[in-house]
Amino acid sequence: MKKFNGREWKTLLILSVLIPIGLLSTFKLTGILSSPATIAETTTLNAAIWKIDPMMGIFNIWGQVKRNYEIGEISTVQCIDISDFNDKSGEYGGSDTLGMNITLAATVKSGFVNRVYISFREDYENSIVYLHNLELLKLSNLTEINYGDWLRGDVKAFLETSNPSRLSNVYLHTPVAWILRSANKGNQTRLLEIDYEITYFNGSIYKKIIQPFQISIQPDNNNDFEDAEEIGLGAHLEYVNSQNDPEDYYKTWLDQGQVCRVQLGYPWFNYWPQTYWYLGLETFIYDPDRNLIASLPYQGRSESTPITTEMTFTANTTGWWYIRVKYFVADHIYTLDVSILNGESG
Ligand SMILES: [Ca+2]
Ligand SMILES: [Ca+2]
Ligand SMILES: [Ca+2]
Repeated sequence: MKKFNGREWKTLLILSVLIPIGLLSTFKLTGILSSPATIAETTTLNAAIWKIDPMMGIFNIWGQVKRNYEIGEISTVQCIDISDFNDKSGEYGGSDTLGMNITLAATVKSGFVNRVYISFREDYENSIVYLHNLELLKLSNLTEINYGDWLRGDVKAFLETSNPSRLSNVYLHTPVAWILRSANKGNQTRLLEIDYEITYFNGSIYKKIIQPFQISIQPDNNNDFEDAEEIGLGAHLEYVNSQNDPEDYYKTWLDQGQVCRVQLGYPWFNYWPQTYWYLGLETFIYDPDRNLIASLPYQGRSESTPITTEMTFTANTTGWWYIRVKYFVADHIYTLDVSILNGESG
């Protein structure tokens, strides 16, 4: 029989630890919870999309993407709050990290929610999704829990819970860290796909609803008139910084006679009104011939300065009108809200 020296014993010992962990993760991935025998109907809803530019630095974001789904037998609220970004998170080895909160609530009228399954997928091999050891998980009427995180492969994490008491309403809330580990901070396109799956019994059959979410970080290339990004009405969460994204050009189609309002918001000040004594962006409006027709300069602010600035103008010709937002001082997350004050958009 072969005799092992000290180093070989150590290797054997490590192997004997590794194998059970390997078995465990296989077991976790397969899932241990009971599923209904037959799901008669699966409905996949349209993906809810949230995106932002690659950011440099530390930001509170306060972004949200939310979907309500309601048919007679079930109503759900499914939401992702994007809380913060840190491009060198000390907590995660200096990696760029996006923090978010997952919320799901569902009520079945005359049946019960059977199972909730949330999966996190990304095809970038280096990233990690962390569920904080479920220490901050809040559940109501969901008891059995199975999860995996820090996983390799396309599925980065999953969270599965079931409702053996067959109660009609359930709730789930948990923070999640998407540890991006970008190879090229500031320029990499990233996409995290999060699927919320709810299986329920409506009184006669089991059904499943899948709500996909897409959380993405995409560099913009909207740095001049030619590459202006087409923008619709409503509010958009945007970003500029001095290094790789100093200007954002947008274009929106206006009909002659339309009165358009462009509002710029600084969400940061809603939460930290005492910081940054300036609104560090400049904003410009151009007509379809690219003549400057309005502008808002960089401005200092006191606590009484409004944290939303706006320009209102009347389109004197039909065509693509341009909005240009320019970094002046300090990197900013900003909201850009475009509305038509006299009737529908053209
Ligand atoms: Ca953008
Ligand atoms: Ca931008
Ligand atoms: Ca840009």
